[in-house]
Amino acid sequence: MAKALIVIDMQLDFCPGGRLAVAGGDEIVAPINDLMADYDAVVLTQDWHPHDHASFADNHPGIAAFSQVEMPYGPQVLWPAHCVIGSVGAGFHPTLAVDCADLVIRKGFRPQIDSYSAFFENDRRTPTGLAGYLRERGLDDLTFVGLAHDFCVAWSAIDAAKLGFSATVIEGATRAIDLHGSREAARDGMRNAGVTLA
Ligand code: VGL
Ligand code: ZN
Repeated sequence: MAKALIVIDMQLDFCPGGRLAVAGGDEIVAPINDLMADYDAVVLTQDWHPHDHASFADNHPGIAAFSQVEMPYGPQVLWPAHCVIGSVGAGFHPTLAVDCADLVIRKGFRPQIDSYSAFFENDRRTPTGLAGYLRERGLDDLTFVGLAHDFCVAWSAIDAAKLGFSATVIEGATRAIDLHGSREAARDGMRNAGVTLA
């Protein structure tokens, strides 16, 4: 089995000082860099939203950030504006070993659909193209690290397992947002989907 390390959203806006900072997000950069040499391929994902993105609370006057709304495709948490296309915060953490990556895949660029998973947008139908890339290269054993554990990492790992990939999350190389117990819910969801938590 060929192994890929999928590094989720290691961007400045998810690190301390960023617009949707995850506590300790910057602590996992060095461990992730150290893991890269152990894999046949490294893929980075990059959250990449237009300024008018439907997941931004600012674009829903009167509704507070971190509350949940109904989108045409189902429930959606509204976030502070983050990872706006071309902004400094959308960039990778400056010490992430981006030169080791074979592929950078951007997600969340359609104004009306969010995309937590690296495989499907939040309508659960629109593919990002990552599954085809991995299959064509014979990369079937996937390990997930990065931010945030309970959103983009968990949704990506669960989709990977559902698509028939072997999926592992190295929890020590993730950090969680933990919104209303989302961390434990994500762990349950991953276990139920057959994701290995390492
Ligand atoms: C993420 C919320 C919004 C993540 C991205 O990377 O986990 N979370 N956009
Ligand atoms: Zn986002």
